[in-house]
Amino acid sequence: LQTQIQTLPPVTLNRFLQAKVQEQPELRDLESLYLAVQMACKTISTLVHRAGLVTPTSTPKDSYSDGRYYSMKRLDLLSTLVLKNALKYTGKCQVVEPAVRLDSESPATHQPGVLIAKSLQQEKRSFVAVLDPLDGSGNADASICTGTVFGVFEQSEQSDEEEALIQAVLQPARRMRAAGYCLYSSATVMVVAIGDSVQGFTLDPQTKEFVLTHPDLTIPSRGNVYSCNEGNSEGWDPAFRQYIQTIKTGRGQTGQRYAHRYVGSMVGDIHRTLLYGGIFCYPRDNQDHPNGNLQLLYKSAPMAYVVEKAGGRALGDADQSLLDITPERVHQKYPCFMGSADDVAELQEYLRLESSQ
Ligand code: P6P
Repeated sequence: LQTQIQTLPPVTLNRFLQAKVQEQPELRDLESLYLAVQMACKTISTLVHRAGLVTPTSTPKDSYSDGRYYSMKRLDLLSTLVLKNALKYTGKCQVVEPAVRLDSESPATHQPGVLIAKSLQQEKRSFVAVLDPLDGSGNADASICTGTVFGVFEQSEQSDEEEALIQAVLQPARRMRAAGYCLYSSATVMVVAIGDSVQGFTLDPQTKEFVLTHPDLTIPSRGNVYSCNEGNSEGWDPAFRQYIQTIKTGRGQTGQRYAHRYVGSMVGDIHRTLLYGGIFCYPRDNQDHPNGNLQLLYKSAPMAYVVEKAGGRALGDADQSLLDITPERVHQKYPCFMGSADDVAELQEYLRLESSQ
């Protein structure tokens, strides 16, 4: 009973943000972004967890691909709408949706995700956020975890033009002021890097509040799990293939044989890596993914920001942190390697070997 009394009332995300803004008043504009994202994530969590009940996940007559895209498309679009409205209804955010994929890697198609939200100028500072409403939505049909990802930059030149907002976010992730994700899985967990710490909050289904469950989340310095799509291994650079072969056969620095875990939903794979340690990679391959398969701006960069704030490391190349790479286009993809500091350091030795040849 004594322990229970000490933890009443639980620390919620709202209470955490109020305290943080007291400490750092310049984050006040950020607070409205966070509260809007939190509200949207509660709604998206309900949509995701009820997807199979309210919508046929794939109509029987359609082939797999049509069925998949039908439910993915619907959940993607609903999540984007929910997030867009939550941001707008704060009355403090302006939202743009770069709808058409701009990169040359794939034909121009409607990209359902990727919102860019600007907190309206309250004081002299204003923030611009990039948001991936539902990463991994293709897995939703199979009830595999999905997630919302966001990253926040401070906007220097004040302009509301869409082009100016896009330019305001084409920045290296190291310039972010905050980032985080919400994982929709057996539980709904929101992990937020704000200031120099990472905090994890679990949605209480009864109170509908995000409650602090992972205070000052820190990634173990070493793990024994590697997470990547081995189906691409034939096309990997030799150095990366050699690294994976070494750790999976127990010939790496720890002498331990690493286990392979790959959900195929980035937020789930990286959340597990944050909690248990290890390494998550999406390298380039010479088959289908010349730059990996993760968009830098609104997928791997915000996640890398969280991983590094939690004491881990993230690389884009042999000698470049993912946080120092400037996206050239909104949908640009870039290789990524992130996780426990010692595991990334071990991989880096192989990548450096490759780049020196
Ligand atoms: P692949 C999901 O579509 C996603 O964007 C990430 O969540 C995930 O890590 C990656 O793509 C999976 O890509 O090529 O392994 O299917």
